Amino acid sequence: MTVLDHRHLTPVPGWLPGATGPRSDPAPLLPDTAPVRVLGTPALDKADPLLLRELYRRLVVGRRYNQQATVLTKQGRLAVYPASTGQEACQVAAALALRPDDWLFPSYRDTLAVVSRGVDPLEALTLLRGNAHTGYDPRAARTAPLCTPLATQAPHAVGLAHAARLRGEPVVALAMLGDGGTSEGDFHEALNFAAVLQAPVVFLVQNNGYAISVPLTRQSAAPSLAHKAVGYGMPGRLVDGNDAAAMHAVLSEAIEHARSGGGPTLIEALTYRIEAHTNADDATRYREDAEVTAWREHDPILLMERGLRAAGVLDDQLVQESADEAEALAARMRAEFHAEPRLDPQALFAHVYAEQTPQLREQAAQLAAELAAEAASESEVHDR
Ligand SMILES: Cc1ncc(C[n+]2csc(CCOP(=O)(O)OP(=O)(O)O)c2C)c(N)n1
Ligand SMILES: [Mg+2]
Repeated sequence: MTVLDHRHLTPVPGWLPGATGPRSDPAPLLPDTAPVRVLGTPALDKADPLLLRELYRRLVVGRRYNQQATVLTKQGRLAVYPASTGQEACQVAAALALRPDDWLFPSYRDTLAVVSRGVDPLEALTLLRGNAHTGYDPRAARTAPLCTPLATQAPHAVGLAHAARLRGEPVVALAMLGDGGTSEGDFHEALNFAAVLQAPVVFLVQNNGYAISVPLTRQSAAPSLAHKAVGYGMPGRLVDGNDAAAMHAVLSEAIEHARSGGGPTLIEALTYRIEAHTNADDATRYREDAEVTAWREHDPILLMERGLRAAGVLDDQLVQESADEAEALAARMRAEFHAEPRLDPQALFAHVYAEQTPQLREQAAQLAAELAAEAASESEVHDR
């Protein structure tokens, strides 16, 4: 018996009736074979110098923010901090590429994007300080809460974007994910819905090489994460995630494409997590120092400084002003976090349901009685 293999099989275009079979040419959706760059290339001459300076300033302040938040975890002042040190170009470019009316859907590693979008830097850390509440008003900031369950923010972003489109509002949603997040079912569902609905949403995957201790090679066998876009019918883009100017250009293009009705884009940004996963992780157990050292040579601030100095866009005054602003922010973080937070235990019951259930009302009353009894016994001891 002869077994037919692919050498004997011939694709015959155009004869299948109905809606089955290929519907479009996948070639235009394919990502570039190498990551897109702007710094150190002729494209830099075309970039807006004011934008480049703003990106630089935000990178420097953002790096200091990451460093100070990490130190605060070591002092026990912040419960947990998944630092975006080394990934600041993705963070600040994401915030700057969005318009004020757009929506950002961040993961737990994207505090800096939230801050860069205009949320108060201390309020943005509320959740990571151990307070159950987000700390900022998502509606006012047009920024969803930092999302800990992987990729669940992606379908939320699609839903919001689709709803905005139905209402005729020119709003784009940007969902930020990690490389590990692309293995989640929610990622699949979000991309499929987004492409079928042509929702105005952009997916930014920060491929930092690891999902905690799992390297990308053990996470995905895709040629690149950007290639995943093609199977859903949306364009994939591959970009140097440490090149802030390239990040801003690629994100802006995808966001405006979505706004003008062009549908979703998946962007894979190649970057690296310089710190451990969080303060609860020891990265030396699964990666070599040499790898970290190599990535430090491709640091987003270093690249920006080199590129902008060469282009005559960066001067000593901006370097100094940015450094001063960064130190002032770090000082404010230390002062605020060294004071004990004053929390109201009754706040636990707020925002659980739009309308409180009888059970929650009962529990809230019970807690109020316990707190009152405790306060009374304390003042009794005090009076003696
Ligand atoms: C649904 C779900 N499963 C597992 C986890 C536990 N978890 C937290 S972070 C993480 C790794 C995620 O890696 P990646 O998406 O690459 O993001 P990164 O931390 O590198 O930014 C895992 C598995 C989780 N938060 N949510
Ligand atoms: Mg990762």
